[in-house]
Parts: sequence; structure tokens; C-alpha cells
Amino acid sequence: MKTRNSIIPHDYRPGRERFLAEVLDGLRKPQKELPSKYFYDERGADLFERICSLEEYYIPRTEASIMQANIAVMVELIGPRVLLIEYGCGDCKKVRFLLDHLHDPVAFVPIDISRGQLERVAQELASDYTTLEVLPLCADYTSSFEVPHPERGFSRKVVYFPGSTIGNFDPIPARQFLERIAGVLGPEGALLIGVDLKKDVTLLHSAYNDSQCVTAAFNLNLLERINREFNCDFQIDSFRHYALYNPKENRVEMHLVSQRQQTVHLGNAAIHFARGESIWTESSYKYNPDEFQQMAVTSGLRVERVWTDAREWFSVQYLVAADELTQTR
Ligand code: AVI
Repeated sequence: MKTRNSIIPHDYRPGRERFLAEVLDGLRKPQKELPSKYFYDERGADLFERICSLEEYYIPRTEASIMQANIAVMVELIGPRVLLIEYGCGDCKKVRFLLDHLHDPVAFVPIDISRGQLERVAQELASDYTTLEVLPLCADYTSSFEVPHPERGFSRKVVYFPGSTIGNFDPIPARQFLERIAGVLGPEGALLIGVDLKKDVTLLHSAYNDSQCVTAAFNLNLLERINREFNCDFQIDSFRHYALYNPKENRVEMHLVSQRQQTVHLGNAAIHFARGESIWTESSYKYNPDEFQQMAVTSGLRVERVWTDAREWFSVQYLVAADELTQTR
């Protein structure tokens, strides 16, 4: 949607009521939890940008090095005049590298839940890439929405999903999400996705427990956001960030641990915390390439190429629609 001076995103954001219902639902479970998608209000999006520039958080620079080393082959596989869609585009820094190399991309649909940032970056992209139609969409990208249609015809849809955000889904939702992407892409489309790989636990530990405590601030901001938006009374100082690798489940888990026995009030609800009790706020699954390939195939997608860095910390993978016969549902 375009007005004279600005690009207005199509808006499918979850409303306040749904946010509140999901918070209450999560805090009433025996293992309390909060959905990680709510990290990304304006402050959360800023803190995540800061995480991405930390030395310990290896993902952005490792992924960027893989993209740089292999971009010629990637754009050859993707082909010209595509409709590019990015799920969870954030500040759109990563996609610029791809846009700089693609052959005459027709349109770009950046999708993100953080509306202020999305409006800003869509505007910047539209003025930097003058032949590209920028069609921002503000949504929780795990929900249903319609991909906007560009004015010019395009050859195929390509979804870009970098940063290993797929790792933030539990295995069954991850498979369902890939299935949904396969549906958006249709038989001709392609998915370029970043997938974090299993690695030394000490590296994971420092990546999610950085020395400047930016990840801790990012995690705690979720409680601050709930306080701000629902007039809730979380005592932020009485919760501590805690992240650990769970080798049995192949995931980093982030928690907020109550430092004392306390009661928090949210609307009419009173939520009790024992000392040491945690709220589970995020999982970040780590795969090996075979495991990811297996999951993709059951979602209607086939991994055609996998690129990794020399230390095999991270992978960028190119997927297309699986042939009917190879799908093992
Ligand atoms: C967005 N996502 C891939 C990040 C991750 O590594 O799971 C979010 C994050 N959480 C803590 N640090 C970064």
C-alpha cells in the first residue's frame, strides 16, 4: 500500500487481547512460559540488533560469510525477476546483500511484527532500490495472511528466512511452518534459509549469556513490555536471565528465574512464583544437516544445496518443492 510520502504496511498484527490471552495462558502452565515472538516490541527489536553485533553471538557474521562466499551460485539458482518475501525481516540489513546481487528482482515483501521498524526500513529500501516494489506486511508470520501482489509480473516466489529463526520453533510447529511456506511458494518457488548447526556447548553458552548482558536485557524486556502494556507489576529486579543448552532436546533454552517467592498481578489474575521457579521464554534448536533435511522432506520441500562455513557452525540451505513421490508423510 503506497501513499504519496510513505509506505503503509498491510497490518495483520495480533491484537492486544490475543497477546494478553497468550501471556495468561503461558503463565498458568505448570512450567510457566511466554511466547518468544513477543520479544520484539520497539525496544526488543533494538536489543536484538545489539545482540547481532556482539562478538559472542556468532550467527550473523557466520551467516554473512557464507552468503558472501556463495552469492554467485545462490543468485544463479534463484534466477531473475523474483518476488522475494522475507519472514521476520527485522532491520532488513541481511536482505540488502541479496537484493544487491539478484537479477532484476520485481518486488520485496518484508514481513515483521514490529510495525515502527517495518515502516522505517520499508521506506529506506524503497528509496534505495528504485525499481523494486516494496510491499511491507506487519504480521506474526506464523499466522495466516495474504502475500500482496506486485504490479509487475514475476517469475517465481522466493522466501528468504535467515538467522536460524526456524530454530525458535519446536519440531512439530517447525515442520508445520515449513509446510505453510511450501504452500506459499507453490511448485515453482524456492526457500533460502539459515539453519544453525550443533556445536561446542561452550560456544552456545557464551552466545546466549553474553558478557555485556544484552541478551539478559532482551529477555527481561519481555516482562517490562508486559508491565508497560498491561499495567502489570513484575518486579524486574527479582528475575534473572538464565540460558542453557539442553543436549537431549538439541536446544538452547532461555528462562527468567524468580529470585524469590512472589506474586504478580495481571488483570484479575494473581500469578504465584516459588523461589527458583522459571518462565521459559525461548528455545533455539540446533540441527545437523541430515536432521533438517528429514524435516524438510516431510513438509513438502527438498533441500537442493547446503552451504556451510569452514568450522561448520552454521548453514544456508536452498530448498525447492519436493516431488510428490519423495514426500514421506
Ligand atoms: C531470532 N533468533 C534466531 C535468535 C536465536 O538465536 O534464537 C533470538 C535470540 N535469542 C537470544 N539471542 C538471540
